[in-house]
Amino acid sequence: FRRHQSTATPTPSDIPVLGKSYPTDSHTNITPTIISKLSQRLHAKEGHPISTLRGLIESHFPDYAHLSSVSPLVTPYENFDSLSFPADHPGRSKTDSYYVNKDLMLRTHTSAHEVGTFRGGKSRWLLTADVYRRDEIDASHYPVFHQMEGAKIFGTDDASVKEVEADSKRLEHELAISNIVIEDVPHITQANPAQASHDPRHAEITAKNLKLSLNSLMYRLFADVAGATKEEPLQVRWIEAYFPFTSPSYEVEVFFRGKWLEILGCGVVLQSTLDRAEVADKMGWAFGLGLERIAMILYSIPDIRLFWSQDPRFLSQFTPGKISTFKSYSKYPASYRDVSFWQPDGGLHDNDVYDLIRDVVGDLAEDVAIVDKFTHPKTKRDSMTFRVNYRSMDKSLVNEDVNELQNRVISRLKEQLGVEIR
Ligand code: FA5
Ligand code: MG
Repeated sequence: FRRHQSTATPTPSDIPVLGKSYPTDSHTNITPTIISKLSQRLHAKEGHPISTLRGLIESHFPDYAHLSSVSPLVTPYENFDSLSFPADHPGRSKTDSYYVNKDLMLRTHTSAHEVGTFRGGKSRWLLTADVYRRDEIDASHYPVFHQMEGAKIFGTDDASVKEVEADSKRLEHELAISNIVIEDVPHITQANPAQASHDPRHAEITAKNLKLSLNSLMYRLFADVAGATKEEPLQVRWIEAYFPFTSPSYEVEVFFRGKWLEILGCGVVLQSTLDRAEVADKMGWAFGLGLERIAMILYSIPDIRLFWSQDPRFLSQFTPGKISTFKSYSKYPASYRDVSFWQPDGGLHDNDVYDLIRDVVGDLAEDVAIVDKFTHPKTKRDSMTFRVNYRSMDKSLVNEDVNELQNRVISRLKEQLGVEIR
């Protein structure tokens, strides 16, 4: 009887998305939760950290076109084929991407708009948008997030190339801030080659201009990042990467809360992309920034899920146009304990301590930070102080609870890592 009732409910053959109706098919996998995100446009919401960050980056590239109202619905051709993704690329599958139907999907990255934007005649532009991936969910991954694509293309005649070199010279001069250290990789290597159709000298000049442009942005954005000092600078590193639509390609990672957090991908635009956009006589670079990841670093936001919070305790903390340090909230109070110890012979990796604490107290450790580090002038032994911030989401921890948790951490530090408590 029940079965009868449920089969009587017809499967909808059309699905409403952003005010329009679309036919469904065997590819359709977009869910109500995801559909509800499509109209939110955090990157355009006054005062939201993602919107403020967009504005800051746009102001760093004043002579670029600033685009931010492009529909998330794209064709698989735009998202993949126009960027030379191979036919069997896993990103195309229903398990990785959201489809309205086989001919229409939610963009998985802002690169989906490269061909269209270049074809529209723009040669320097930034495009900010929500993107969608069937990804894992943890503190730094969410199925909806925001990217900003940036690109610059130019002619390969002598005068145009000289202009790019002059721009790089200017950028080299403005660089270097003492509380940030950026580790580089060679622009071009055998594993990360220039494209066959490019003059290798032009490829080198383009890659260098790309990296300097992004370094300049990072120096600007991270100049006042909380906790970075001359002695303990923010660590940033360039690494070689691979994308089907750039060569050479790179990613940038920032050391954040004990882990390397990837914040962007970029590279020299594949010539076939520019051919499709009918600007075959140009070459250039493109990047894709992960805005949540950068905002997490700038605002000290510990969990990517918070960006979607409707809680006034989240939203009321931010002032339009301003970076500020986020203060965690919960119904229940937090309480921290410090532990100081001498490192064992042979040293210790910060991550070993972070992992151990997670292992012992799980989610009750909301936050762990190194608050002091020094070497004893005579004995040369290294000391570290970790601060563990304890908070429960479902009860108030009393002093005894917190002491008991901290004692378990201390015992394990001694047993497992062989530290000597000070
Ligand atoms: C891309 O999406 C490329 N389109 C970037 C690019 C553009 C390369 C132009 C070359 C030229 P990737 O998948 O690595 O690359 O994503 C870019 C950034 O988005 C990542 O570095 C990360 O900061 C962010 N990101 C990726 N997946 C997630 C996720 N699930 N949640 C939050 N941020 C994410
Ligand atoms: Mg990546």
